[in-house]
Amino acid sequence: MSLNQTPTSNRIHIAFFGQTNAGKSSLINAITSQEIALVSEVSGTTTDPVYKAMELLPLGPVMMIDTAGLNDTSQLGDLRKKKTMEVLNKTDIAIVVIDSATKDHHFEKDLIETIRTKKVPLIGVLNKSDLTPISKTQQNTLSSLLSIPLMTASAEKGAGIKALKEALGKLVPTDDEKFKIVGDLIHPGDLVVLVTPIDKAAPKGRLILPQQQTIRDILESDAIAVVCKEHELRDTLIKLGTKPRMVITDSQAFLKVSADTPKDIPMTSFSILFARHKGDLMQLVKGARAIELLKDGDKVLVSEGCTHHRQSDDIGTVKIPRWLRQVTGKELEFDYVSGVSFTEDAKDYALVVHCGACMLNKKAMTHRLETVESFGVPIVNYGVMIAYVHGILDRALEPFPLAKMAWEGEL
Ligand SMILES: Nc1nc2c(ncn2[C@@H]2O[C@H](COP(=O)(O)OP(=O)(O)O)[C@@H](O)[C@H]2O)c(=O)[nH]1
Ligand code: SF4
Ligand SMILES: [Mg+2]
Repeated sequence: MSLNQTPTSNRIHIAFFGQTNAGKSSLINAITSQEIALVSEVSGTTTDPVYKAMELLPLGPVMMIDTAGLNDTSQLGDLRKKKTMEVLNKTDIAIVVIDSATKDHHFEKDLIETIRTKKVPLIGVLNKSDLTPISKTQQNTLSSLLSIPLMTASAEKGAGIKALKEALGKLVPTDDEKFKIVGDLIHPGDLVVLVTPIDKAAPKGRLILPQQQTIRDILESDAIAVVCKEHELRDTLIKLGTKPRMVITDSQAFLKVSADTPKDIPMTSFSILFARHKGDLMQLVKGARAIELLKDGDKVLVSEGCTHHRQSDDIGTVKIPRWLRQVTGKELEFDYVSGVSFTEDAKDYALVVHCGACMLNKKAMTHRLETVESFGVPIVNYGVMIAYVHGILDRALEPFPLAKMAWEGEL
C-alpha cells in the first residue's frame, strides 16, 4: 500500500451480489468507468471475490467487492452461501444485481434473506434495462416482492449509473465517530505525545499504519502531535514545558514510557486505542481477566488479521505463547490462524488472542468478536495482553473509565 492511500480498513466496503451474468462486473466497470473487473461472455469467470480500492464521488474512499457469480439455481448452495457470508462479514453496503429478464426470483429472495441476517443495508439493481425494458409497475411489484429498494440500470449503455451512485451515497454510514481513534478524547489545541520506537522491528523509511492514523486523527481534531522515540521522551516532556493531554506509546516500549511519564499525565498505547477503535475494549479487557483462569492443557488460538512478514522473534508465534506460559505457569497448547480465514468454531479454545487488526475493517473485527463471544470464549488482543503481562494495563486503561471498571471486575 502506498503512503498516500486510505487504508483498506477505513474504506466503505461495497459488495455486488447476484446470479452469474447478471452484470455485476459490468456494473462495477460502469460505476468506476474503469476496466477493473473481469467481464466475460462465459458464465462464472469471476470465481473469487475481487477487491478494488478507489475514490468514488460522492462517497469518498471505497472498496468495491466483485463477488463470484453465484449459481443460477433457485437455492444458494452451502459453499456459495459460506462464501457470500465471508464477504458479507465485512460489507458496509450490499448491491444485489438482477438481470431484468429474470422471471423467477427465488434465488434473489434467498440471497436477500441471507444479506438481511447480517443487517447490511442493501439496494437492488435491475440491470440490462436496454435489453429488457421494465415498466414502473413491474419495478414496484418486484420491489415489494423482494422488500428492497430497486433501481433500473444498463451497465452497457451507462443508464441509471449516476442515480445508483447517488443512492449509494445515501446508504453510506454517516457516523462521524466511526473512524475516531483518539479524537474523542482530546480537545483542539491539546498536545499529545506519541512514542514510536525505531528498532529493527520498525519498517524502513516510514511509520506504521496505526501511528500514521493516530497522527492524522490528532491533526483532524485541531490538536498537536509531538512524536519522539522512547529514549527522548523524558527530554521531550521537559522541553515541552507544559503537560501534554496524553502520552501514547507503542506497546513494546510500555515499561520505559510508563516509568518516564509522570503519574498525573494519562498514558495509553496505540494498541489499546486501536482495540477500542476496531472492536470492543470492554470485551477485550474481560478477555485479559480470563488469562489467570487458564489451566494445564487449555488450548489458546492466536489469530492474526493478515499474513505480514514474520520477524525473527515473531509476536504471535513466539512472544505471546512465551508470555502466557510465563504469567500462568501452565502447560498451554497453541493454534494459529492468519489472514482472511478465521475460525467459525471457537468452542475448543479457552482463550483467543487476536492481533491489533490494523488491516481489518471494524465490521470484520466485530464479526470475529461476536463469533468468539457466541461460544462464550474470552478474547483478548495483543495490545491489551501486552499491557496485562507487563502489569501496566491498569495505567493504560486510565483514559477509559468503563473499560477500567470491567478490568477491575466491577462490570
Ligand atoms: N445489453 C447489456 N448487456 C450487459 C449489461 N450488463 C452486462 N451485460 C453483459 O452481460 C454479460 C455478463 O456480464 P458480467 O458483468 O460479466 O456479469 P457477472 O457475471 O454478473 O459479473 C456480459 O456479456 C456483459 O457484456 C447491460 O446492461 N446490457
Ligand atoms: S496487527 Fe494484525 S492485521 Fe495488522 S499487520 Fe499485524 S497481523 Fe496484520
Ligand atoms: Mg463477474
